[in-house]
Amino acid sequence: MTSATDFIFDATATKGQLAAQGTFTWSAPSNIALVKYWGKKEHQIPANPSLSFTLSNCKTITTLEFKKKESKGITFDLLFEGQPKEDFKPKIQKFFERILSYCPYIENYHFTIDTTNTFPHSSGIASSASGMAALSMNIMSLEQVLNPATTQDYFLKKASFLARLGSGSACRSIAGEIVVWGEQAEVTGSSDLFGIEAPFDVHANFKNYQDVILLVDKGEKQVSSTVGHDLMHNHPFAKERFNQAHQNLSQLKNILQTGDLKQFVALVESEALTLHAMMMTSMPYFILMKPNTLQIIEQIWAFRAKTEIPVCFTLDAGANVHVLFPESNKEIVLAFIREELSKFCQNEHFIEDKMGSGALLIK
Ligand code: 2P0
Repeated sequence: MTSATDFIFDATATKGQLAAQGTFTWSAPSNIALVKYWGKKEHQIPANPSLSFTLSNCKTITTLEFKKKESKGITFDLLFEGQPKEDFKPKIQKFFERILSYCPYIENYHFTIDTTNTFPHSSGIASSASGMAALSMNIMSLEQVLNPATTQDYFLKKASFLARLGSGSACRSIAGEIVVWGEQAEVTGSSDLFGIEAPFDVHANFKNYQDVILLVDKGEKQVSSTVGHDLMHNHPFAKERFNQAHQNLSQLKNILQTGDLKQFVALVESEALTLHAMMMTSMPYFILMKPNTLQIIEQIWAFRAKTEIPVCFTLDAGANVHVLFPESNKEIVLAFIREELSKFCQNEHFIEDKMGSGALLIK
C-alpha cells in the first residue's frame, strides 16, 4: 500500500548539497479517457476509477530552468511559446502550493518554465493533462538531482502523484499506453493517488489504436471541468454512476484482454454519453455538445452499420469528437473522415493521433 506520506521528500537525502542551477526539458502527451473521471473528493481524489489511452502527437513540451536563490518562497516566470503568459500563472502557482509539502526544495529555487503545445492553442483540446504531466516530470528530474538514489519506479509514481495535484487527468499522462487511475478491486496495484500502466496483457487489436480528434468547437467552453466535477456532489445519479464506472472498468479490462471490438465500441460510446448525461442532469444543467457533435455521431453510426468496421466515438468535456478505430482500418476510416466528417469541423480541422507511451526526456 502506498500512502501520500510516501511521497514527502526526504531532506536528509540531499546531504546538504543543492544543485546551483540547471535545465531539463520533458514532453508529455495528452490522453483520452475511455472510462471517465467525473467527480472528485478533497485533494484531487477521484470519485471513481478511470482508464485512458495515452496519445502520441498531441503533447506539451516544457523546459524547466532552475536557479538556487537565498530567499524562500515559490517564485517563477512562465513563458508560453517563448512569450510571458501571465494568465497561466495562477494555475501553476496553485500547483506549486499543492506540491510544496511533498517537494519542499522548490522553495529554494527560482524557476523559469517555458511551455509549448504541439496542438493548436484554443483547439478545445485540454492542455492541462499534458502540461501538468510535463511540468511534474521536470520537477522529478530536479528531485533526482537532489537525491540520486531515486528509483525509476518512484520517479514515475511520484511524477503521476504530483501531476494529479495539478489536474486529475494529468496523472494518466506519465507512463504507459493504457493507464488506470483510481482504486479498483480487479486492477492490481491501482491507486487513487497516481496512475498505473494497465497491469494485464492487451490484445493485438488495440496495438497502435487510432484516435482522430475532430475539432467541432475550438472556443473556450462555457462550463469548466472543475465546475463540472463539483456538480457531481449531491448529483441525483452520482452514486449509481460511480458504481457503474467500477463495473465498466472490470468489463473493459476483459475486453482489452480478449480483443472483442464489438463490446469495446458499445462500452466506450456508452461511457461518453453517460459523461454528458451527467452534465445534462446536474443542477445547474449544461450541454457541451454542439449540433455538429451529434451530426458526427450519427454519421459514425451509419458508417459502422454499413461497413461493419468497428469505429466508434468518445467525447471529452467538450464538443470535439474523438474517433477511435483499429490501425488495420486506418485508410478507409481516414477517407470517411476526410469525405464525410471534416465538414462538421471548424475550418474542416481534425488531428490524426494514435496510442503513445507517455512522457519523454528531451534534454
Ligand atoms: C477524464 N475529464 O477522465 C474526464 C472526462 C473530462 C471528461 O478529467 O479539476 O481537467 O483538473 O482534476 O482532469 C477533465 O478534468 O479536472 C477530465 P481537474 P480535469 O479525462
